[in-house]
Amino acid sequence: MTGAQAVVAALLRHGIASGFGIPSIHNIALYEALRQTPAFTHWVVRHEQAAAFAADGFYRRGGRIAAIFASTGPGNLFTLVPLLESLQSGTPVLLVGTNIASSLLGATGGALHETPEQLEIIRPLTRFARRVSSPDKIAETFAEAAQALRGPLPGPAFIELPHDFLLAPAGAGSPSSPSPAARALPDEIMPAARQIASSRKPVLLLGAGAGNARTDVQRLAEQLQAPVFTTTAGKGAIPADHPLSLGCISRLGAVQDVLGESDLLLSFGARLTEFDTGRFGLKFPPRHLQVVEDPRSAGDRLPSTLIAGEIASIARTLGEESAPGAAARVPWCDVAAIRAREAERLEGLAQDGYTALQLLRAGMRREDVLVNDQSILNYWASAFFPVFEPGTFLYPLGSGTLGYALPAAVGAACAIRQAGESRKVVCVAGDGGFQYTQHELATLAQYELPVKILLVNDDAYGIIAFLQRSMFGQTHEVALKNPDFCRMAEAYGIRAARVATLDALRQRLPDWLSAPGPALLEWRTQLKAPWEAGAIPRPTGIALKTS
Ligand SMILES: Cc1ncc(C[n+]2csc(CCOP(=O)(O)OP(=O)(O)O)c2C)c(N)n1
Ligand SMILES: [Mg+2]
Repeated sequence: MTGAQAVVAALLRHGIASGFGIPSIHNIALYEALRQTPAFTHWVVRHEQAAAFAADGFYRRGGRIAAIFASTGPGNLFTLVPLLESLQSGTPVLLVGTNIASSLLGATGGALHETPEQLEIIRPLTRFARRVSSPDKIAETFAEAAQALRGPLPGPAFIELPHDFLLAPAGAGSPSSPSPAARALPDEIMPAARQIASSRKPVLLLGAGAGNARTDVQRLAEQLQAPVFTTTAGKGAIPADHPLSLGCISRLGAVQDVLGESDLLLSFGARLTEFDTGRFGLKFPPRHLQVVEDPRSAGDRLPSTLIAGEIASIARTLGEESAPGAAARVPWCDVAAIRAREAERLEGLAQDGYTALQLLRAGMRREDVLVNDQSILNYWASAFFPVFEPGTFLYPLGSGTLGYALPAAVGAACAIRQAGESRKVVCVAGDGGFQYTQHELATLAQYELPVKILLVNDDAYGIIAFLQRSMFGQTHEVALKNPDFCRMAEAYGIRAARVATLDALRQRLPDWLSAPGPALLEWRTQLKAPWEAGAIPRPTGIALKTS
């Protein structure tokens, strides 16, 4: 067996049977081993950045880890931003990258793709980064990486292979990942249960980490009759139409009213980001119990008492211990009335962004997937798009980067195809963000991935223009001269259409959504940002120019 075959065997042994990448002279042996292994599915993309975003989308949609195959130097380094996104969002992905030949590693100068300290450049963006020290260590190194990937603090792992190891003879190895040890309940649980029992107005907040524990967390919310918010990353952890669901905290306003009245915040697997909390301006209840899988995953910018352990069993125990045999609680907050008031207020604003999301939601089934970039319509979506299942709303909140949506939608569509599901994938991006990774139209066309792209084109970095106007009364360097996006999509063999009004969007939407294969719909419009429209209070810290 060659080193390359040992790599592919190790991937399969650890349940990694899919990957995205680009072949190169350094990993060419790996591609030969992939060719020999029909059990492994590989998708070729047009940029390593896209491979890594696709692996992220693949996991977030389907819960399966994908490999990223990248070559020494540029190939590996092009994955840095996606690794940042996956790290900060707790998404496991495995970068299988090469380095120059082992015999050249000790000296410097002239080797193709030679990159100083490659491992050390990438390490801070991973939970595990290791150079394989000999071909016989391949199996062992992959076993260690698999353990990190499936541990309580998931994120990217990087395995670096000097390229000569791939053609060298290697031991097959048989280490499989040890099954995770059962975790004891944390000591803080009884005091926490007492706090909950004495709380009159508890509120729950669910982050991405609560998705897997949603049954237990939901039951706890029902026992407590507590209103439930999510973070942007946690959307779908409770169905938006659950009677206790109060939507996403990023919309502030009504959220602040409820939090202001509450005496206890109980959060599960939630990352309290600057984006979701109005630049950390959201005021929390006097007590915050923060339940996380791993203490290293919590931030300390907003104070809390940390309870670290398996979220599902903690939620279950908190339910049993805080309300043993007690009479059913009565709700302290009229969720239905709050939702109705808010919907009426939002509709009164008559904003095209909000209406477009309602049209989209109506055209999508509960299980369909929305993949976001960072544009004005995506900010509206974070705040107001109703989500019903985990893994159906992907948002680049780990890094806040542009260019996430299309390649992550590629990954989500591949996960759906692998699972034999029929979910739709809708990708929403602005003209600016879309151009970061638009080359992935080629991947959509090559594999006929049925991703529907809604491209909101205002010929501008629109949100930045809004911020500039707000802060300085002027704009600068935000106007974009764009290509003809429809002709561009058509050049890739992708059907495309353009609309210029909300009515035209309404009429086109059903055909676009039900088209077979990929399809791009360009919406030429000037959307108001939700802060400008009065749908979300303006972030604190931005001085507004008033004259
Ligand atoms: C890599 C990166 N560079 C810059 C930014 C800052 N940024 C955030 S939104 C945005 C404008 C995006 O323009 P577009 O995609 O057209 O969306 P619009 O705001 O016009 O709706 C910019 C430049 C960013 N988030 N990420
Ligand atoms: Mg724009």
